[in-house]
Amino acid sequence: MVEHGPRIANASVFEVALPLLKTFVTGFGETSSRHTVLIHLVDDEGFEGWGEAPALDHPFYLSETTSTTFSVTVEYALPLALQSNSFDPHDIARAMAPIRGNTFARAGVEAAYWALNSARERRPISALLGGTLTRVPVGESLSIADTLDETLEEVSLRLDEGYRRIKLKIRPGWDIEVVRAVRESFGDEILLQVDANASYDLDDVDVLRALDDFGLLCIEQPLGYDDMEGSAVLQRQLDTPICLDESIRNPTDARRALDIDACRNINVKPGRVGGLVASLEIHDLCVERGIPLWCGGMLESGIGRSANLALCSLPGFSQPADMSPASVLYSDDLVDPTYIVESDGHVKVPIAPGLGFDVVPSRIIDRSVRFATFDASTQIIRERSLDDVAL
Ligand code: OSB
Ligand code: MG
Repeated sequence: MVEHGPRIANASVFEVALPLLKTFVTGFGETSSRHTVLIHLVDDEGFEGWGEAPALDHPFYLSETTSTTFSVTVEYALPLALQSNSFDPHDIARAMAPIRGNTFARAGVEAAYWALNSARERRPISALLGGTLTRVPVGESLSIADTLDETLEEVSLRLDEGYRRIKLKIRPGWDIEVVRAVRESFGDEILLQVDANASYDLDDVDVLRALDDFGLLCIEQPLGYDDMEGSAVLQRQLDTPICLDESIRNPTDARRALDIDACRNINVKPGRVGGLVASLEIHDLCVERGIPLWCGGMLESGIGRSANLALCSLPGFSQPADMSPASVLYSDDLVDPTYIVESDGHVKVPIAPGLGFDVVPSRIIDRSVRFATFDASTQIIRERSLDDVAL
């Protein structure tokens, strides 16, 4: 505990609308509205930190929603973090550990502390994490389309733009054909993988086995979000590595999955596993066990993408990250300039201290639908009218 160190002077939580340019269609359903939660910290020396808690609006990917995440952040995660009187992200993660689940809320608060520390120490978040890569390879995650032609057109566009890997969303009825069509059009050389978002069950083993013929990097989350044992049964019948996403909510889940051979590849999302501290633990476990891992995405704004990019600078992230650029997802990002995918499919890891990107306060305020703020004198977080926002 820091007794006389710097203090947080102001902490705020925003629910911000990020209108999607097009509906995102996956094995768990359609995502047409996308609100996210932002955490903003300012300390008494004027340093600031932003974090994002990127749950989806609905409870169809995982149980948390934007609303539950906003509430848990305001009522529990941020108060526990503030009461610790520490700025160290490891202490912050420990202070919030009594909260069961609600990983997005904890991750968002922790991320704001990483950014704050980065600003204070004038070292990028990636350096604080021990990352070494300066540019990271990325891939796009393609929504389920109405026609195969639509998908082929988009794959072609992304490959021309330099994306290093293509991930096709699949679900029963949109699987073997689309994978075959992409292989036939673009060859066996491109890095290709699929993501089922928990839309199959063990009765579908024949379809999933048929995917073994296409040289996929992995089949992501074929079975139920809570069916790790089923995944182990399935992995024994597949040559393609299963990648778990929804089933891994913390480092213990990752260890259990590897112990029972429920997957041979892991997708880490800081929001889904409870933060960067937990992500580091999963990274180290995967390196120790020789398991390829990569950073997934939650359609975050540039604020969340900053933390993802910093994480990707660690050496264990051996496969391209999911990182469709903001220009593909949203009309404009909450940071400006936002990250760009360079012609060889890499994105630069932010090197400026703090978030590494400049947030645009007016966009955050204009798109906020809910706001709560922490009062340093009363130590109480209150929901406030948006008229009270000052950034
Ligand atoms: O399953 O990986 C997923 C987006 C929202 C929720 C779940 C997933 C995804 C993606 C998007 O695939 C990847 C991205 O953010 O670029
Ligand atoms: Mg996934």
